[in-house]
Amino acid sequence: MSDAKHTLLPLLPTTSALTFGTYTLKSGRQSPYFFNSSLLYTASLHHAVCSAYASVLTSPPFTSKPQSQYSSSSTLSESSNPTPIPIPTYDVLFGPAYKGIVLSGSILPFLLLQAQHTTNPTTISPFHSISYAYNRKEPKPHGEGGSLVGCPVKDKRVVIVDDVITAGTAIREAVNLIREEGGIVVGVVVLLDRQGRGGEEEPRSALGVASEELGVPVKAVIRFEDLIGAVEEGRIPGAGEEELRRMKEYRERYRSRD
Ligand code: OMP
Repeated sequence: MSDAKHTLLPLLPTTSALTFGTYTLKSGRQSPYFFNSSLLYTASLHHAVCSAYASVLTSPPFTSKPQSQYSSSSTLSESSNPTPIPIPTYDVLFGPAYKGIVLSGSILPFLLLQAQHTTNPTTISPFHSISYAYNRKEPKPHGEGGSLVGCPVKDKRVVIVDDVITAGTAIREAVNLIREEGGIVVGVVVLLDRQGRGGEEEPRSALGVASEELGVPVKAVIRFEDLIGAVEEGRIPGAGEEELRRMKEYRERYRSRD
């Protein structure tokens, strides 16, 4: 996970994804900064983003050790492939509309590439059948209808891939959608954990609460502390002493106690 973070963080200054001012968040909180993941739209940035998600998704707890070697049409013997092959603990990546949509499909080839490093190239990757799904904000009344696109999630183990967690509302909405369709949520991966409390009266972090409520891992590539660190080191254009002071004030105001 730290590898993914270290590839992505140095790229942030080349984008305007992280901006400073006064923003009202989905939760109603006032924030001195905003992270807009949809500005990571160039090929190289999208590559880094997907690669970062994939490195989390091809490691524990999103993979388990195989009971036995993965069977395939390989002609090579097991002994020629001594590296344990990670087995995904999920079947579907679900990206909540809108920002998760592009993630759900784009990450899939990176799962194959990254899992390939530990897999004999002639075997079929255990990640080959991982599928994508996402929702429409407006259910489609004609044609195939419905609000879900991609792999039907019924009875499938689903990992949600979303951009940011602040209070955890967006994640809860996605969980409800998946459950309504009969899917089983087994994990969540976000790009940025803003490390805030779950609510005004909730001292624990939104990420911790979501993980505990769902009983599944909830992981983030980058955390608010990483952004503060980058600003402290003068690596984020447009962010100086004043921005740092306001970020720290925000951290104090919404800091979790777990
Ligand atoms: P919560 O539902 O409070 O966890 O907020 C998460 C959602 O807020 C994300 O899905 C984003 O749409 C949005 N958001 C950002 O994109 N970037 C931020 O820096 C902050 C938020 C936010 O509104 O909290």
